[in-house]
Amino acid sequence: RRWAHNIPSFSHLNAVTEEDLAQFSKILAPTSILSTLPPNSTSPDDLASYNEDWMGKYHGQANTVLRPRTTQQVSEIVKWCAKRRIGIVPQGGNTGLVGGGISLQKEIVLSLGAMSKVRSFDPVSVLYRRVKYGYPTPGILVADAGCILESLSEYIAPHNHIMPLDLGAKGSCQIGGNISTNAGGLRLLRYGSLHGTVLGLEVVLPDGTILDQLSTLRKDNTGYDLKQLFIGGEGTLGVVTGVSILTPPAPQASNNIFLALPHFDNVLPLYQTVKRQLGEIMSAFEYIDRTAYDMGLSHGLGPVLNADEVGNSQCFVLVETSGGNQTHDEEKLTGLLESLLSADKPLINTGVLSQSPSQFASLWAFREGLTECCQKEGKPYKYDVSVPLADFQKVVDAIRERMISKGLYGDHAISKVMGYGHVGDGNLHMNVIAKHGYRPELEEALEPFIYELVASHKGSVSAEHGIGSMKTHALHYSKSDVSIELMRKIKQVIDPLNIMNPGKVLP
Ligand code: FAD
Ligand code: 2HG
Ligand code: ZN
Repeated sequence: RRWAHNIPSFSHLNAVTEEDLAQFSKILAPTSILSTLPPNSTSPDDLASYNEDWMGKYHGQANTVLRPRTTQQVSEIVKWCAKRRIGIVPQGGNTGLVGGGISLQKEIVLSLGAMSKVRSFDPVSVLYRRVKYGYPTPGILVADAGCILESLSEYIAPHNHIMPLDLGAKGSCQIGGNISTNAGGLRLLRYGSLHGTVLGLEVVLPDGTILDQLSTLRKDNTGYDLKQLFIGGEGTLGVVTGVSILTPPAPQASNNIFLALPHFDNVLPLYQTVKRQLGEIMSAFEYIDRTAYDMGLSHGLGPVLNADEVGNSQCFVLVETSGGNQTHDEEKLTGLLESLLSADKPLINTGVLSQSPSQFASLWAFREGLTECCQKEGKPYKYDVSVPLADFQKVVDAIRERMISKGLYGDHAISKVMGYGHVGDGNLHMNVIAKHGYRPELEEALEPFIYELVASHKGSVSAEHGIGSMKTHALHYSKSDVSIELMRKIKQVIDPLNIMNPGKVLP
């Protein structure tokens, strides 16, 4: 099987011409079109933020970026592109980590950022249930795809609701991008995946037709659930323009604790103990290995724990609770911490329980800040995998040993190999830092080795970041030939001209 990266050539697609620009200017205001072609003649520097991904790993070729404001405009653009066989890369906040939102050849970038209106928010069901049953239920938010995740959280906060997902990129990523990548994040353990919380979508299909399935119904069992295809579709089946999503009631009380563990083997028993003692109020269980912890400290993320008490702890865990009663939840956490520390063979070396909203935020900031720290360390190769929790450390160690055996470990090549992630979801984020930048020989030493390693642990090569252009060649490690063939057939039916994010997801 082919595994080396090849940028596909798109002989079936045309580059944008001046005639196309003239057509786009009939659909969009002049300020919504950025193109290096005349008459626009935008400088390539002004396109740079659309042509480079968050990590600086993928570099796009787009000479034209369109920024529609309405679904109708998206539809007209896509119709024209279908007629002219022009490739389209939908782009949200451009925080994706697998190169999915970056053009490979001369596709246009269709940036959704100007579609940022909340269409409606319905907290009514909350009042109804409160009166009738005495407890709140989720509200329903309907919004344009280009709304920034954090803005949506801020919009519904005064109504005592939260978004069902939260991630470190919340200040830039868009709800349409979250849907299209099926983003997981820090709340998945409590609220489940977007496959469950999204009620409906509005999508512009690759021929320009608008598929309006913006349902606000909790239950709708009328045949194939088409919206699921676009959740995690990574822009290959259409442009998501609107979203209807459940918003859980804000928890009355949130607390967190940060624990240092002497040994990795303690993570699984700790997880079981914490789950047993905290029960339904546990809302996150996040893992950080020692290398990642030390990296965080060296970039000013802490300190969260006393260095002497941490000693040579091998790893760390952040536990969050979301419940209905601050005093009761705090008592439960204090009890947990005390019982952990006073056990005959303690599972932890030390731990801290946040004492204020700002300490609560700074414990989370440590975990959420690790991705940015990796950028400061060098260029990270990111492998976002699902493997059994008991194998997390084995997988990280095997990669480090591989790089040592190849003579590629050290400041001259790979300076750090680390793991952190969503233990509660079995999701490990391995970051392999290339101190002086991405180099083909480093990638060749890492891939397909890592994918084979993950497959040998019966894992998935992508737990939450998706396939994009990074892992098309690795899809077969986690999907059978029958599945890939069915995916191809679906793509062929919905996008027979292969104009929608070509070269992504499917090999
Ligand atoms: P983009 O990066 O712009 O696009 C991502 C993909 O979706 C591309 O394939 C693009 O073509 C497609 N797309 C975007 N918008 C649309 C649309 N409207 N219609 C159709 N296709 C579209 N991911 C997680 O799952 N969990 C995390 O905890 C997490 N944490 C992160 C933390 C940081 C600091 C960073 C930088 C990234 C993190 N990510 C995480 C990855 C990333 O933020 C998510 O994948 C996010 O959902 C991408 O949203 P975006 O708007 O930036 O999409
Ligand atoms: C997270 O969980 C994100 O913080 C990013 O998914 C993971 O930095 C990474 O590799
Ligand atoms: Zn993650």
